[in-house]
Amino acid sequence: MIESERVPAEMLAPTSPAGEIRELFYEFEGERKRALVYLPAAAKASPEKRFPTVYLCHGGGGSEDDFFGGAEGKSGLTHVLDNLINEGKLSPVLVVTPTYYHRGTENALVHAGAAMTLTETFYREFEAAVIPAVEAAFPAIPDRDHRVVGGFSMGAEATWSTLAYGGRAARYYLPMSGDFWAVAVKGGEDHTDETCCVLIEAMEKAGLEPGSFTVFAATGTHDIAYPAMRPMVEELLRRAPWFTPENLIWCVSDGWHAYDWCRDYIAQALPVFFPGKA
Ligand code: FER
Repeated sequence: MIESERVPAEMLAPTSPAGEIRELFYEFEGERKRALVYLPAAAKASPEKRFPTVYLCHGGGGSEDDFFGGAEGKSGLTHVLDNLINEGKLSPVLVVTPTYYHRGTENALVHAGAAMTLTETFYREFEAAVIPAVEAAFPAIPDRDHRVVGGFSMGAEATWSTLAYGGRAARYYLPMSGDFWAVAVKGGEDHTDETCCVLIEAMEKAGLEPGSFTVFAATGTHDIAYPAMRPMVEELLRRAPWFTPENLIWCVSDGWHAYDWCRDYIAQALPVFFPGKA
C-alpha cells in the first residue's frame, strides 16, 4: 500500500505551454457518440510526434464531460496534466473521456446496478469504436503498451471489466473508487474470493499472461467504495503470479467518493506508467 499524495495548489493553476481540449465524435452501433480529448502542448509543437493515450470513464449518472469539467476544462485537470508534463514528471499523453451510456439507457443513468450492464460491456465499444476513432484523428501511439484504461466509481467497474475481458487492448489500468461487479454489486466486499477468481479466469481466457499488465488501484478511507475495493485488492495481492506488489499498486488517500480525489490519483499514477525525463 502506498499513500496518496495531494496535488499541490499551484499545480491547479494554468501554466505554459498548455494543451487543449478537443471534441471527438464517433459512431458506435449506429449512434453518434461524443468524447473529449486532451491534446498536450507537445502535439501542437511537434505534429510528427505520437503519444501514449489515457482513457478515463466517468461515474454512474455522469457523462464524458465530468473529468475535465466540459470542453472548457473547468475541473482544473488539464492544468494538472500541463504542470506534470512541463515539470518533466510525466511524458506528454493524450487523455480521452468516452462514455459508456448510449441511447435507451436512461434507467442506467439513475441506478448503479443498471449502469453495471453497460460498464461490463464497455470494452467492446472501446475496442471496436473508441480506439479506432481516437487513433484516426489524434497522434496516438497505436499499440497496447501505450494505452491506459481508467475510471471513477462505475468507471472503475468499466476499468476492471476491460482488464477482465478486453485486456489485449491496453496494458495499464487505473480503477479509482470502484470494485469489480461481475459476481454481484459490490462483489469485492461480499464475494471477494469469487470476484477475484472471475477476474483472473477471464483474463486467462482472453489470453493475458501474468506480467503483461499493470494496475494502479486507488481510493480513500472515507470513500463508499473503500469497503468493497480494499478486500478485493488485498485478495488479488495474495494471487501471485497474476497480481503482485509490482503490477498492482494500491494507493489509499483519506478522501471520499469524488472527482477531486481522482485528480490526485491520476497525477500519481500516470507518471508511474509514462514517466517524464526529469
Ligand atoms: C463502489 C461503490 C460505489 C463501486 C461503485 C459505486 C464499482 C457506485 C455508486 C453509484 O454510482 O451510485 O465500490 O464500484
